[in-house]
Amino acid sequence: MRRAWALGVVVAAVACAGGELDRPRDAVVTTPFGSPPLAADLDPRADHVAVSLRAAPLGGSTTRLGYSGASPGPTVRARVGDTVEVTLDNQLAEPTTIHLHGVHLPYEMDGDGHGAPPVAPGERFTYRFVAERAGTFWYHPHVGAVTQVRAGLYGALIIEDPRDPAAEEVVLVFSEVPGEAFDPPSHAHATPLSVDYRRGQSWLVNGARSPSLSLASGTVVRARLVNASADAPLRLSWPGVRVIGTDQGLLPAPHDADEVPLMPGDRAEVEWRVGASPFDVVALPDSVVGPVGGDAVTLLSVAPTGELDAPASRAWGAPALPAVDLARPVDATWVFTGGGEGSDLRINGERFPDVTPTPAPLGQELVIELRNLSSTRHPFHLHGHPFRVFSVDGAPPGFESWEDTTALEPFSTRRVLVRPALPGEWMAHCHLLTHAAGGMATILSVRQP
Ligand SMILES: [Cu+2]
Repeated sequence: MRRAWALGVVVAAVACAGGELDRPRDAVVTTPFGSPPLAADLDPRADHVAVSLRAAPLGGSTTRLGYSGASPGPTVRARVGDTVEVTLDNQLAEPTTIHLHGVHLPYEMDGDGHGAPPVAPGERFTYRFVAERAGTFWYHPHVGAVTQVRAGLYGALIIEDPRDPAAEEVVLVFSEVPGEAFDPPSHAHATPLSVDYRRGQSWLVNGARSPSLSLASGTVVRARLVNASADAPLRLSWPGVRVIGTDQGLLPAPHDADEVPLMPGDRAEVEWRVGASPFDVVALPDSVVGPVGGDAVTLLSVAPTGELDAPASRAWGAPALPAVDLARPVDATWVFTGGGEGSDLRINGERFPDVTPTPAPLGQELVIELRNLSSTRHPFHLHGHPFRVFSVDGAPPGFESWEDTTALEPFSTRRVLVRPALPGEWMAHCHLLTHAAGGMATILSVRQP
């Protein structure tokens, strides 16, 4: 239990959003606005965090679901080295799981729906792991995911490193508006291929539509961003921020950016130095086939209080990563095909679950080539194992990082370095959830050599 510590880190914004978890039926919350509520730590030990997440309809709704009465669900916070227990209490009418996206954990705790059976209605399951890597992660169901995620089942999972510079923190979870982006036909499962390619400009931020956030000028904010939408790429226009982290924590070399791309499943951390001028964070037109025409949409209006200038940057950063030889031989190739309306979604011509697992001996690094032979973008996600993207169409990437989700652009190739550290039949798939449900998934089979 570290309640005082945790609350101290997450700003007044949390205090105004927390406390009242039950929201009116189908309501979109507009005020007050702040980070999602913090999950209560039920374990009194200093190095243990235990939370309970009840998956259930929100306020009797048939179309909106949440965890413990909220969507996004409560943010789970722990520190590197903590033992973390997340108990799922399934009060849905159908099976579900919690997939702890991006976290290094035993295979049977991955919540992929295969390593451990899905949790039946009325049942509970406790996911247990030791937090090894600091970063901004998230959690969501991995069975019935198209419907369940779209209906509101997602939340942030933050592993902190106490050595990081101090800053105010804001957690921003972006998701599509249920019923606009997607209209569930009487709660039936979605057709796997029914992606509207022009969709993705109908957003909620922490469950609110176009909210306003008030912050004191002169504040340094560490904003932790999650794209929790099922299918919508997000291209944030956010003038003057510095990208300090991506999927797997802080970057060795933060970079300034006016745009922050976030594919479904992606996270980023930005340093946001708040000056005195009001401004909007905007979603530029984007789609699964790439940027398209259309209007930008205001996601978040920021109205600073006070007249202070933007403060100086903090010393963010992680140790430099060792170089990876661009010519390093490829050990396995995954070819992505399909994605247009009505086309078959395949990896190496196979449709999940009828796939040939790719063997990966435990402890032996391997290079996987991800080749996208389609005109659609595919956000590739590997379970349990972070990877280094070291080649994008034969050239080094723009910056060095460890990722767990990376955008495969149309007709492009990425090579990633993976260190198989945990035995298991790890899923690798497109994180457009309709594509994953349509079969665009395969297995990395990590075993003792
Ligand atoms: Cu895809």
